[in-house]
Amino acid sequence: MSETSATLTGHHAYTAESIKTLKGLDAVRKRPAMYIGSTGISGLHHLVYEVVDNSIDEALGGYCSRIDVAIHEDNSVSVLDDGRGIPVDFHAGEKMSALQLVLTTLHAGGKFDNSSYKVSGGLHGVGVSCVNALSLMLKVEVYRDGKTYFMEFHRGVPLSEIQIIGKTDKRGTRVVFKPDPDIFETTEFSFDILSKRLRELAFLNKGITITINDEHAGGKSHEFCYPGGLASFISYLDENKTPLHPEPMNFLQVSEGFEIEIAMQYNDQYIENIFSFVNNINTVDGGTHLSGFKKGLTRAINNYIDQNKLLRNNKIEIKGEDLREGLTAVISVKIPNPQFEGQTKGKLGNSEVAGYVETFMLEKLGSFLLENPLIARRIVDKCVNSAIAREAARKARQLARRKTVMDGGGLPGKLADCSERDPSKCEIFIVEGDSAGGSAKMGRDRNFQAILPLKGKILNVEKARMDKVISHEEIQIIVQALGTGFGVSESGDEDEGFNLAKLRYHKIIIMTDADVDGSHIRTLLLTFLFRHMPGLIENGHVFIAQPPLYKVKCGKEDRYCFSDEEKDRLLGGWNDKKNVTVQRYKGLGEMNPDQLAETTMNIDTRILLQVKLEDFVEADRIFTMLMGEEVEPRRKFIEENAHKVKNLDI
Ligand code: 0RA
Repeated sequence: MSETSATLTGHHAYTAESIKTLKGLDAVRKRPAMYIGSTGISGLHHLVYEVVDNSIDEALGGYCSRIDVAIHEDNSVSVLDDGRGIPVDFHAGEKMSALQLVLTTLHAGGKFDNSSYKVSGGLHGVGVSCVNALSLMLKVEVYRDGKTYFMEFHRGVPLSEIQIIGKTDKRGTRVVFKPDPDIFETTEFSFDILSKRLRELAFLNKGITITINDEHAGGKSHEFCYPGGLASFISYLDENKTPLHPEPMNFLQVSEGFEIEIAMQYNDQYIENIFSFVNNINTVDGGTHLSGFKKGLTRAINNYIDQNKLLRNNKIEIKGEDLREGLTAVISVKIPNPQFEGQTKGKLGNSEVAGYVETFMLEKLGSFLLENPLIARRIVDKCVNSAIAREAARKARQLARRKTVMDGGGLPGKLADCSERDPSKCEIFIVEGDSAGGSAKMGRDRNFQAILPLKGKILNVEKARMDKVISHEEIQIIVQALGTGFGVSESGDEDEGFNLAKLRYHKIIIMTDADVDGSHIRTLLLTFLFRHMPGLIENGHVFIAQPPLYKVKCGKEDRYCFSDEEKDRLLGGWNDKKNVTVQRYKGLGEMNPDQLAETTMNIDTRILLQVKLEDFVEADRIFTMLMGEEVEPRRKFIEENAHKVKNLDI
């Protein structure tokens, strides 16, 4: 059948083929999580990535340069690209148009395009047909050969055959869909979640322009295009850090069916920040490409040190981790048949990749060091300093451990512990200052609530090396109280590094005053937990207490308000604005124990905020900025976010 005769709009005869494809999509609707990971917020957004991945594949093939994503007012999403357009010709073997086949058959894409291997295709690699199966409505327009083709589906079922609805001089595909509320727990898309992934895709695929536009009233929009690719990614990650060398290193190798790209830059801090990707998918648990990178890096720098006889002090042994201190790197490989392993499929398993990446690093970084001797010296100096500091940290750790043993029992003296021994039922309040600590001790339910008062501010770990962190008294006290230990074990001994299983309280609640100092102390504590015990945050154990800002007294009635709006609303509701007194709480210490318990600690009446780590890249950037050396970006951030924190005394 030619394209023109594909305009048939007559009723649809259910052929054996169409029944077969419907069965395929039915399987997707029956077990959606198997195809898109979950039916929660992450699975919902996966629908968009699935469509965008097809457009990215077009771009990687050199056919597409622009992708426009929109969130519409009715919460449908559209993805428009200027690729070749989904094929529309009649597929004799399957007795339907190629367009219908692509949208109704699992993994149909490959049937039309054997020449190039697909690199993206998503973590689950299921294709647009899954999106179709899980959408209440999906409409697709294909712009090809001067015509606009159209099809519409309802829960994966075509409403008619393919139609030509007009002429066009464009080329490409536009898919618009509305997720099925029968399938998803929520059907509301988040601009921020989509925006972050699209930005990441723009970094990983240099030169493609990706836009996102939220059409809701007051909605935001972004345009991402990074001709610098991974190097731009590094500059974005390290925007607020001081680099050791002006430009990120950028190494690229494209060979038949295999592509490696690595960008990296050293900064003057101590944190190792390495992100790895396979076919545009973030491998959160690393894998063979990451271990190849680490080995190649270690060999290249150690070779350079040996060849130039840069280690005078033979007692120092430089380890791999010393070469990664203050290193930000992004590793991206594109390979034909990735094997993803592990519970969350976040780890690359293909063993051959390790050797490729190691050799690649050895060659590329080796040449870079030879060609840039000044930068090489700076890097080597940093690595040597890091090895010295690691040794100091080891001694500090031993000292800290011995002290704990001498204190007896291993629990800090300041801790007012609870009597319950089952950690899942226990809470610990980390409280600012002894006076608030006193009220908290009196107000708590001692069965399951422990109180740890801290004196003053803890160390800013963003600016400190491991040896300082380990030696800091308040930090030692927190670690002892939590029971988990911290850091990575040097010997691989379970008893040494961080061990979540030993956590003594499943709720760690930071309770600070609602003023500048309080918010600073809270940020310092969160920075420490984020950098040195991220497992606590990842597993949802960290909370922030919400003490009230005001007590409003009207006659005999006391009411607590947690925001200015709440207070104003309450005052507005009382017409004789006479017997009313408003008390502004500056600190927790101003509340008596009963009040503190009722408003902030009692599980029936309090409000807790759970600290979540949804986006590591963004969290890393924010902590670096808030706690780092540079003043200007911090001032800008505070100004931009001032409306969100106007409760604080800034
Ligand atoms: C199957 C085959 C070809 C392209 C596509 C699918 C395709 C799918 C989507 C989804 C969104 N945008 C898309 N663009 C293309 C190959 C086309 C050809 O050989 O002409």
